[in-house]
Amino acid sequence: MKVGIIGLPQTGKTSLYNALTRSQVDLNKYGSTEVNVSVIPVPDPRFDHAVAMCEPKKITPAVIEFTEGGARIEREERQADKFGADFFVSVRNSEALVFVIRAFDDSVIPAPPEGINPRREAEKVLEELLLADLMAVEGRLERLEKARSQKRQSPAEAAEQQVIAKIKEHLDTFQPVRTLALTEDEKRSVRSFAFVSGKPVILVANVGEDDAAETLPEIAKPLAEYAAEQGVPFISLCAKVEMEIAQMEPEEEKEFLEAMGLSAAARDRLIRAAYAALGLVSFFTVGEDEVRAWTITRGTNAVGAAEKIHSDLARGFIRAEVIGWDEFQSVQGCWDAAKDAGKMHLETKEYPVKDGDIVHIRFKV
Ligand SMILES: Nc1nc2c(ncn2[C@@H]2O[C@H](COP(=O)(O)OP(=O)(O)OP(=O)(O)O)[C@@H](O)[C@H]2O)c(=O)[nH]1
Ligand SMILES: [Mg+2]
Repeated sequence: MKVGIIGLPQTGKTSLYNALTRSQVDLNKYGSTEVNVSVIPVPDPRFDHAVAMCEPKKITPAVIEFTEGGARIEREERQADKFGADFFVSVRNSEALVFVIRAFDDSVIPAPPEGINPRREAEKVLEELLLADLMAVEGRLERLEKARSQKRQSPAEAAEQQVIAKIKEHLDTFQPVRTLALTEDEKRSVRSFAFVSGKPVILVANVGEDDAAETLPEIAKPLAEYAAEQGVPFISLCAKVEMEIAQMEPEEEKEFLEAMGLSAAARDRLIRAAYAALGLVSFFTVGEDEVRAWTITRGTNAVGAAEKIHSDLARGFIRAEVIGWDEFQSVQGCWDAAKDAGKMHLETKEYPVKDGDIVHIRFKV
């Protein structure tokens, strides 16, 4: 999964990137156009448990890629309500967006001329994404309509025109592509547009050090309300503090989080939110050789999960041997122990794989 960190200048994007990826990118390079990319393992206590039980030779956690610095909105651009092309390229290349919004007051870091207004900032930027899509569909619709009136439209184009018109209607009412229900066929016909308002987005209020505990400060409340109205996941964190947490040893981190009144590091909370926003779940393959986590879309069936592992497994699929997470956890030991305890059930191709399932594919090619 590719996640892009976006936001206005000096809102804490690089700080958050450092916190998420345990990197140490220099913050004092204002105006830097450097793009930072890191692939990190997805923290998952279930995976850790499976590793402890199976003691495999090799471990392969799920991974997530964070990019930061590509989708920076210049303040002048924001004021002119016009974002640069680079911004959209970076956004288009991401599967999900983490939008960092300043909700901290700091005398050293100057506030924007219009003051600190997290809700307004979020509204403006999300609106801008929506307008970019509206422009794209209007342009396309014009060309499709011209071809139609000149009777030189292909059936594929005719189908596309219907979908595009539907999307335009939705955008005209100021709703993002994200909230429009499209069939798989419809999605396929417009995939190449990579609609920017179609990307799942997580709003992050970057609060001050004094507000680092999970109780939401006044300044961030209107933003939280906006997120709820939009049905968008919202997280508040203090990027500056999280950056320090990211450099701690696990034991120290635990103590520090407790002392701060935090349930988990923002890294964990944010990745969980990203999974939820993208409708992703994990399944595991376990054994003496390898314990591995796989990421699939919720509802993927057993043969789809097999395909993820290897196309041969999907082609020669016979049955999926499945141990549900709770069952696996109820037994001391790895696959064989759980199987011997009668926890394994056989499933056909259509079985929708559940979050946390331990899966073994029987196949023959
Ligand atoms: N007080 C306070 N300062 C913060 C917080 N997060 C970031 N900062 C400070 O804000 C400044 C900008 O932080 P960065 O992480 O570099 O922000 P950025 O969005 O990457 O900035 P640009 O790349 O220049 O757009 C730095 O001086 C940070 O120390 C925070 O939660 N509280
Ligand atoms: Mg930066």
